[in-house]
Amino acid sequence: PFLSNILNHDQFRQGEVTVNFIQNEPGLFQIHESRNRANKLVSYLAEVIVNGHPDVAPEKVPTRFPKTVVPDFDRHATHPKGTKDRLTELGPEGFAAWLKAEKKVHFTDTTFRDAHQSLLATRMRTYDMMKVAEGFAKNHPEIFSMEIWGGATFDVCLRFLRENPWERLALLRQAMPNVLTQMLIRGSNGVGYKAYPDNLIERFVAQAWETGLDVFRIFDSLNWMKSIAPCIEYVRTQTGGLAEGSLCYTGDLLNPEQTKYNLAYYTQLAKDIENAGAHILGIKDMAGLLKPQAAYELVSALKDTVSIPIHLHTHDTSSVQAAMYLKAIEAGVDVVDLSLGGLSGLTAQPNFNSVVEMLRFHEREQRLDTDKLNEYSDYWENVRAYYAPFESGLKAGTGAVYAHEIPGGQYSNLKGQAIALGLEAKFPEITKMYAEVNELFGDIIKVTPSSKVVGDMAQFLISNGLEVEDVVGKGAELSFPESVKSFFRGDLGQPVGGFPEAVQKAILKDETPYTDRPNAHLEPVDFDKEFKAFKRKYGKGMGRKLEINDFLSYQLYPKVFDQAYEHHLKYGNVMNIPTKNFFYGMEIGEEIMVTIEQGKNILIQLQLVGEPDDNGMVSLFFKVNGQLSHVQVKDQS
Ligand code: BTN
Ligand code: 3PY
Ligand code: ZN
Repeated sequence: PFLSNILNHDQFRQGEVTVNFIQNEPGLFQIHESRNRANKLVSYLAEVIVNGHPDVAPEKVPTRFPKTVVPDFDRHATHPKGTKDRLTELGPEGFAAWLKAEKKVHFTDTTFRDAHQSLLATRMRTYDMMKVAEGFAKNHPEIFSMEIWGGATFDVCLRFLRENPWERLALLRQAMPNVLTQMLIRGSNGVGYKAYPDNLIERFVAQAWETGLDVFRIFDSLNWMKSIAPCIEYVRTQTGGLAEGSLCYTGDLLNPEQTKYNLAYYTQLAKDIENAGAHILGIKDMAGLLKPQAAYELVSALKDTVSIPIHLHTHDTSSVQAAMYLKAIEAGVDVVDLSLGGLSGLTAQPNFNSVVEMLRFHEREQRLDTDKLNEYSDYWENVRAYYAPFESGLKAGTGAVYAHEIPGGQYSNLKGQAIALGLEAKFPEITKMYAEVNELFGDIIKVTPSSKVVGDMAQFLISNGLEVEDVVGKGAELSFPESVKSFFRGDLGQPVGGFPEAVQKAILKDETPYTDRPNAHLEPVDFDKEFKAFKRKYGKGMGRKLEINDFLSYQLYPKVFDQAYEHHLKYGNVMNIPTKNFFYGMEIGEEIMVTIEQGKNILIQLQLVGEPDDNGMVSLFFKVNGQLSHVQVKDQS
C-alpha cells in the first residue's frame, strides 16, 4: 500500500519526482502509519475471535447485546456553565465557601468510577463512557462533580483493559469541561496497594490536575493522618483543585458499647483534616454501615465542628442507604454520592434517579431533568449487559453487612469468587471469618488496602482449616500471607490504637516493625535520571512521544506497565474498539467502525474464519476499508 500511494501520487505520475519527494510528502508516511495501526487492530480482533479474551471465560460470553440509545444533546452548543467554571472563577477557598452557603443539596455522579468498580469489577471501558460524557455534561450542568478516576480504575485500565488511564482522564475532561471531575486517592498509597515515595505521590497529584482532575478525595485505609495530610498538602501546593480530606466510617456510632470509633473520635479526626488544609470534608462510608439516625448525629456534630462543606459517600449493600441520605441531608450535608439507576444499588451507590425524585418538593431539592436522567439510566442498563461476565451474581441487598463490615467493592468481589468456585453456600462462613479476623487485628478501619489484608487472612485461615485463635497459638509454625506480614510490619501505617502485640509478634516473629511513616524508608524517585532511562527503554514502540504521565504509570505499576507496553507493540491502542468486539470478537459478516485517531475511522468487516491447520494456525479474512486482509492466528485451545 505504501508503494501504491507513491505510484498513485499526482507528482509521481506527472514525472516530477525528485530525491526530496518522499521527505516533502509526510502524508505518505501518515497513510503508512494508519495502515500499520489498522493492521494491529485487526490482529487484536483476530486473536480474540480465535482464542477469546483472556479475561472472559467462554461460558460467560453474553448471548444478548441490547441496542443502546445515547440520549439527545446539542453537539454544536457550548457547554452550559457548571461547577468547574465556578471553581475557576472563585478558586478553591471561594468555591468551598460558595458550596457551604448553598441551601440545595448537591450530587456527585459515581457512575464512571465507583459504581462499575463495585458492580462490574471496574471493567467499564472509556469507549462506553465517551459515548455519553459530552451529552451528560451538557444536559446536567447542575451536577457537583463526576467521579471518573482513581481507586481501582487506574490499575484495571492498564492491567485488564489495556488502556492508558491518563488518556481516559484527558478525554473525559475534554468532553466535560464545565463540571468538576473527581478522583479517589488512597493517601500515601496513591492508586496502589502500598506506600509510595512522597515525591512520587506529589508528582502524581500535580499531573492529575494538569491532565484534567479537580476534586481529590483523599483517604487513608487506617484513617492515619500521617498519610492523609501530606496528600492534602500536595493538592494545595501543586494544583488549583479541591482537597477533599476524608474520614472513613466504620462500626456503629449509635452503639453505646462501641468506644473506639465514637463521635469524639470522628470529630477529632475531622478537625485534624480541616487543620491539614482540606477544602472539603469527606465522609467515606465504604461498607454502607452508616445508619440513618447515626448519619443525622454524625453530620450534625461535624457541622458544629468544622467550617468546611461536607461530602458524603456510601454503598447501598444493605439497600437502606437512601434513608440514610435523607437524614444526612436534613442534618445539613452539602453533597452526596449517587450512581445512575442502571448502575446503582447493591454494592454501588444509591440510585441517582430515585434520590432526585425522593427530594422533589423537599426544601433542599436540587432540580434535575429526571426524564433525561432516566434516559441515561436506560443507556447504562443496556451497556451493563455487555459486561455480564464481570457481574458478581449478587441479587439482593444484605443486612449481614452490619456484622461483617465488608466494603462494597470487596464484597462483590469475594461473593463473585465464592459463586465461581461453587462455594456460595460457604460464603456466610467466609464473611464470619472476615469479622473475626477484624476483631483479632484490633477492630481496624477496613478499606483498600487494609480490607484486602483482612480478606487475605480470612481466606488463609479457612483454606488451612484454622481458627483465629490459632494465629497466636500456632503462629510459630505458620507462614502467613505476604499482605498480612506487610500490614503488621507497618507498611500501611499505624492503625487506630496500635497493633495488638501478641498477634503482631506471632505474625512477624523476629522482624521489627516500623512505627513511623513507611514512606520515610523509601528512596525518593530521581525524576531526571529515571525518566531518561524509562524513555530509553520504552521510547520506541508507542508511536508517540513518552510523557511524564507514562513514567508515573510505570513507577506505580512497573510490571503491569511493561505488559501493557508489550500489548501496545502488538496491537496498538485498543481503546476505541467497541466493547462488544473488544471482549467477544466479531461474528462473520459483522462490520464495525473503529476510530484510530481523531477524525480518522476505519471500517473492519470479518469475512471468513478458517479451520486450524496442522500447526494449529487459523486463517482469518477481513475487509479493512474495502481491502481484503488476511491474518493468521495460532489456536491456543
Ligand atoms: C454508534 O457509535 O452509535 C454505533 C455503535 C454503538 C455501539 C454501542 S455504544 C455502547 C455499547 N457498547 C458497545 O460495544 N456497543 C454499544
Ligand atoms: C478504593 O480504594 O478503590 C475504594 O473504592 C475504597 O472504597
Ligand atoms: Zn466507595
